[in-house]
Amino acid sequence: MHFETIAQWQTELTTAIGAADSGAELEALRIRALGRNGLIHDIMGAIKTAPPGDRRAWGQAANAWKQAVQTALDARQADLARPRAAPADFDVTLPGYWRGLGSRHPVSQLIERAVGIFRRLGFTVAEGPEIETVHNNFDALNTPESHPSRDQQDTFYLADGQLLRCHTSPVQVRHMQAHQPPVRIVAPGRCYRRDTADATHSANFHQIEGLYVAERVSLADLKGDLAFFARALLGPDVKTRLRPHFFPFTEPSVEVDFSCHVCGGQGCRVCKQSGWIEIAGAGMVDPNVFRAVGYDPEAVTGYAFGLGIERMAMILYGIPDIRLLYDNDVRFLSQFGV
Ligand code: 2U9
Repeated sequence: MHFETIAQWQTELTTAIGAADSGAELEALRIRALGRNGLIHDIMGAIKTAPPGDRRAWGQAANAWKQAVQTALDARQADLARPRAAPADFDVTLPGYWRGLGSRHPVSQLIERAVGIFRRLGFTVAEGPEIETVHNNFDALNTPESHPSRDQQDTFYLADGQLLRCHTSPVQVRHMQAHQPPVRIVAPGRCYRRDTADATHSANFHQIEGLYVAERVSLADLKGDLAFFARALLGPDVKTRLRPHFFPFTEPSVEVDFSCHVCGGQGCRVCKQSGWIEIAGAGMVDPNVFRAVGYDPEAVTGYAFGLGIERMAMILYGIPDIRLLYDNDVRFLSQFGV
């Protein structure tokens, strides 16, 4: 071996070390130079085979070589640890690119708004699983075996007596099983129905349901609270009316109309000249529902209501097709930015 050889190795190594871009690259170079089977191993071997008179010089050269390589490694290591300086052609004074600010989805915004109004009436929020039992979704809610909503064509059934909830009512069932009255909760959330999508149907939609159970709760409480909700949502002049209806889980049952927010009740295209818009279903909780959750129907009464969020959004914002809410077209969604 010649002194020129180790000098050349040193030049090659320090160049490679100076160009190393990562700790891993640096470590590979360290092993190649100073590792047990590295170049330093060959250099030490050369000392042993050198003529006795040259050994001292070889020893000094080997030490200097080792030192130089180590110094280069340390320097590059420190370089890599330092925050990178901006490249010379990067102008830090230029303004950044505007990438647009997102906003809450209109369905989420409306849920938050509705929950906020019901909070003012003393309601708290209850939530529950979207995968439910047939018992909580139908049986406990007094839904007869023959009821059409139980059909395979209308509900997504899973294995082992489970299903995708078709309303948020099982949340209230769970809540009553776990808490004694009085109860005053709203249950917002996603529901599933086996509908073919069209302008007014989607297999996925959202509800907000309310439940108030205590001694002597009446239909007048229901109407007063929904009238408060109507005024908070649509303005102080909005009127509320109840029409008789039927649901398995309430008796009596009603449909709830608000006076048309577009024409103020005079009759227009939006309310189909009736002056009223159907906004919710509601009623007094059926005694059989109380029995199913272990409440005494002689001791307490309660009202319940259900609102379809997408339907409410369509009415409020004049959205002609429910699918617009789920196409994720930013030209549509950005209109609801805040
Ligand atoms: C319990 C007892 C009773 C909730 C109710 C409705 C009437 C209703 C519809 C609104 C539009 C469903 O999304 S929609 O199609 N809901 O008409 N919901 S009473 O009654 C309950 C809930 C829970 C324990």
